[in-house]
Amino acid sequence: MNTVYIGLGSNIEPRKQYLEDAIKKLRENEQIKVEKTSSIYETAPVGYTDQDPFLNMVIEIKTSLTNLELLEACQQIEQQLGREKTFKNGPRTIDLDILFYNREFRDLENLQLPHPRLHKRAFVLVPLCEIAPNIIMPNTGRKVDELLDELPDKDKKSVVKWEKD
Ligand code: GSY
Repeated sequence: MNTVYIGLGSNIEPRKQYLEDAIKKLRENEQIKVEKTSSIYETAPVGYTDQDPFLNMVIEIKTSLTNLELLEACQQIEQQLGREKTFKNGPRTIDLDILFYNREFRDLENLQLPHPRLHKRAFVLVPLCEIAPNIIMPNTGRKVDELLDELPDKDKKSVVKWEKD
């Protein structure tokens, strides 16, 4: 079984519903077992900032799918949940990013592992550290909680636990 971490994000309402529906669809796949789910965080948009805040979370799964099969399963779920290509870094109903697939490296056009920007993104590192603080970034040898510590305070403060039901 492969251990994989996936980052989920949505900034089009109903944001929480999209996160829940994506996890439900992952659970429906017989080759995927969802092991851990982080809390949901409301996060300021990164990249293109003139858009609504995101809800983000991270999950840990076990899967017998290969990394490319899992990528396809995630992309199918994005399509089923109405993800449309607007513009780069634009609003989205749901985003499923494979962050780590075991400790593998991949540098394909459509799949880079570990996710190339995860060490800079508080909206990924905060929920990831909640469920797996001791994971080591294979390319740096650093633990993810150390990477989070190094981010500017303003980035960390832009990630707030979302307490609404
Ligand atoms: O890469 C995921 C999509 N995305 C996000 C996101 O999920 N959360 C925040 N806060 N900003 C983002 N910018 C992009 S693009």
